[in-house]
Formats: sequence, structure tokens, C-alpha cells
Amino acid sequence: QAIAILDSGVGGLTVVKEVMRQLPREKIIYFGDTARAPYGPRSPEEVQLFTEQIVDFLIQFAPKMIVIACNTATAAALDYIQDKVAIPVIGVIYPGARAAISATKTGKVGVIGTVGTIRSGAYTTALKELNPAIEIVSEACPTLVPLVEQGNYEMPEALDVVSEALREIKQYPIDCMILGCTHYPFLSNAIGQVMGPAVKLISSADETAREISTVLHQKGRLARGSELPVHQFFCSGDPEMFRKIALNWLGKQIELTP
Ligand code: DGN
Repeated sequence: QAIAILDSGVGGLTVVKEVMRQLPREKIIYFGDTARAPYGPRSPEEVQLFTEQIVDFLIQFAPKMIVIACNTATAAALDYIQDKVAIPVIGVIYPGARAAISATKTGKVGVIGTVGTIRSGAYTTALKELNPAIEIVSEACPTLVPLVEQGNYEMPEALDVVSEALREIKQYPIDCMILGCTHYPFLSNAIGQVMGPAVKLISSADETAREISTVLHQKGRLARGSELPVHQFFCSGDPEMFRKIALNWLGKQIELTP
């Protein structure tokens, strides 16, 4: 049985890469809703509906768990989907929040994400629940996801876009910053360059892969086979762009059904 992973587009591939690295025996079924990305500017109701549609599609493959590898969709729909399906469903917000709490020394944490994620206040809620004394500065960065979806994250211009997007948050004395959108690890070099070495970047993708491992371990559902799994990818938009980004990011060809 596979782990089903979904995102509004290619962002969830950052979680896929970590799952492949940390849990190489696990089979992955991925859905990227590239035709309807970005989700960031959409209403929570619409994001919830899209997430539900994707879950209905993925559930046909009888996965052993579902990972909402999109912060915007996690903020809008995690509770709803958890109530709806009988298998474990995890999002990307709590894993990132937990990692930030253990990483910060000063108690001042930055969060960047889409408009939907930041507006939902989901990171503030999660961080405050874990440690009420934490100070949080957050900033929506709507220009970053299109840069990644269009495959332009390695262009020299990407640094200018990132630098402009982080102009405000850079003014604050934070010691770690959550990349609260699964697309942002594609830009972590540029983000690191702009924020400087004193700010530790927390990728919700890495933390989520760890959380997947914990959940499967607890349920006794970690894959045991000795054969390497064949992963399956689906996207709703341009398959060529998806294939190109997946090859570049994962370093291998994928089996993609448009
Ligand atoms: N990758 C998604 C996230 O983590 O929020 C959002 C991308 C988008 O559709 N704006």
C-alpha cells in the first residue's frame, strides 16, 4: 500500500524527495493540481473543495495514509479531511512548527507562506500551542510560488524576486524561519542568501517526512519489502513542465499520468 501525497502543484515534490530519502521502500502516489495552482490566493472554502476532490481521487488507490503536502490546503482542510477518511491524514503545519520550536534559541520565529496560509493564522496557532511565549513574525510571499511552478527557480532573477519578497521580514531579529509553503525549498539557496547565516531555515518538507515515518511506525505500517517501489505521479496541468521540474528536483525520470 502506498503513501498518497497531494499538493496544489510541484511543491509537494519537496516532501516526496525527503520521503524517498528517509523511507526508500515506501511507494508514493502523488497528485499535483498544477492546472488550478496557485491555491494561495483562493478562499479557504475553495481550497477545501479542491482538496476533497483530490482525496476522493487518491482514495481509489487504497493508500495507507494521506499527506496534505501543501500548507495552504493543510490550513483550509486538514481537520475536514481527517474527519472524512478512515486512514491517517497528516498536514505540513504542525511538523514545521515543532521543528521551529526546537530550533529557536531566542524565541523569535519567522514564518513565510502563501496569502491563504498566513491569513489563516495556522502557524501562529500551532506555535503558540507548543510554546505560548514564542514571538512570531509572519509574511505572505505571493510572488514565490509562480516562480517555482513556471520552472524559473534557478534563474538569476529568482534572487531579486526573493529579495523583494523578504524585504520586510528581514528587518526583524528572528533566529529561525519556517518555509511555510512546500514550494519554498526549491528557493532555499536564494532565501538563505537573502536572510543570512544567522537565520536557520526550517523546511516543513523535511519535518513532514519524519512525521510520516513516526505515524507509520506507530501503526506498524512501515514498508518491509526488499524491492524498490515504482512511484506514480498525476498532475492536472502541463505534463511537460511537471516532468521537467520533477526530473530536476528528484534527479530521476518519473512515471507521470497527466
Ligand atoms: N505548496 C503550497 C503550500 O505549501 O502552501 C501552496 C502553493 C500554492 O498553490 N500557492
